[in-house]
Amino acid sequence: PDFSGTWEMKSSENFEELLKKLNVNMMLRMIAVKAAAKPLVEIKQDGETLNIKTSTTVRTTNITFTVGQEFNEATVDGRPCTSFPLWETDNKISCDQTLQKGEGPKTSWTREITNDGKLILTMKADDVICTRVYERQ
Ligand code: RET
Ligand code: NA
Repeated sequence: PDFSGTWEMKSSENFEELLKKLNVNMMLRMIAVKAAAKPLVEIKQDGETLNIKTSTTVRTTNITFTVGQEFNEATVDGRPCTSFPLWETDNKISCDQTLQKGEGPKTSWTREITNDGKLILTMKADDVICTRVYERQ
């Protein structure tokens, strides 16, 4: 599938619940929820290698990984982790995260291109799943 493009978010569910599960305090949660309502996602893809830049007013992340190879990133609350992205289906990457130090909920994400050309991002912390749907700009 082709993940490349500039994406804008159309819907989001459970983002605040996700941060709650990750023990982000109320004040930081409020800031994060507000900022995360208007993210800009830019993806460049070269075969199995993806570069994903997610920009908000308070936090911008930029990751590059190859499906099937471990890489370092941060959980959504900013803790360094090792991630292992794999194809779950032809159109969906599933990525388990392992914290580099300390304890915390089990986190992971998935990114999928649907048949109608949308990008669906899910982020999980234990039993809480946040789902965010994007369309190309
Ligand atoms: C702060 C403070 C520390 C805790 C958190 C923050 C904000 C995080 C944001 C995340 C956005 C994530 C997106 C993910 C994928 O689309 C305020 C830096 C949680 C804004 C847009
Ligand atoms: Na997002």
